[in-house]
Amino acid sequence: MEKILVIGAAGQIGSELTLALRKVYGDANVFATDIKDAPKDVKKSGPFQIMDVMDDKRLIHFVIRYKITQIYLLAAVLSGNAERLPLQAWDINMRSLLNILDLAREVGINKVFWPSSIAVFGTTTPKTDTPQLTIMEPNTVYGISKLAGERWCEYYFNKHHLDVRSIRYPGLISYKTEAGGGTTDYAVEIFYDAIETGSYECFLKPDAALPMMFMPDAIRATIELMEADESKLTVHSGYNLSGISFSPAQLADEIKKIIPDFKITYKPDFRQAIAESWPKSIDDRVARNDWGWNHEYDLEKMSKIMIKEIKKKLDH
Ligand code: AKB
Repeated sequence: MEKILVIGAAGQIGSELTLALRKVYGDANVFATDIKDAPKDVKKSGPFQIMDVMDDKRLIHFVIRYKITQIYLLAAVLSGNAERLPLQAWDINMRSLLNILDLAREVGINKVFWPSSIAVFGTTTPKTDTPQLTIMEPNTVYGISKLAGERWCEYYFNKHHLDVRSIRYPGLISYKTEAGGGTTDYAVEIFYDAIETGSYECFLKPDAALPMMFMPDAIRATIELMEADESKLTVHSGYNLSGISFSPAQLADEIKKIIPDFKITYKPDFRQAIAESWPKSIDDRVARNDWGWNHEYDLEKMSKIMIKEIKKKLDH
């Protein structure tokens, strides 16, 4: 039986992935940890402990004590926050990954999952249908840390036969846990403001199209990749993954179909330059061929669910 450790279980991906993993592997076999307190359903449905991923001694004790066989490392400082505190973000993003890769090699962990991002690409990368293999010159701290992280994952695979799997996540949209500190966060904030105040001031320009994905697709992709037959996987850095691509103006138009009086205004800040350095859409044919990836949610379907669920949550 697999024993799974989720690091960053209180975050945007972690809080939903932990619950999904518990459905597959059993509640008691998925150990959730985070540096901060987790949502109620994460704490209620199985084991949860406060733990700092930078505390490598405690981590190794934990892994040995609970006979952990798989690790999902989801703790990270996202793009916007990383530009505010570059050296700290670099330290957290890189040291946490290196701690886990080396611990996994030493202890003999079966599989590691680590999230990469579309931030690995930069201004010199082809912007539309960005291929799996292409020019990668990221110019953000977050992007540099994700590209370096991908190289380390592949290095541990080649050198130590460590089975590390990774996805270059697009912007993730969820109604359960908010992200925090990312460039694509506007696409979540906009729904809350549309419902609560009827208007939203966007920190990106109207035409800043970016690759995005609804969280249920991202969770399913993660589990499908982790369950894929190892012999089929040709990428040991990070898989391109595509869901929906849209701009703030297109998202606002979609919201207006359900909330006709919704108004959007634009006040681009430093995150506009980050968005401009990233692809507008992603070619994920390698993921589709290797492990049969297929997304389900489009902009219309996602927006309807987001509005319905956030209204419920806010009691509107
Ligand atoms: C961010 O905006 O920083 C993240 C990402 C695309 O990795 N959502």
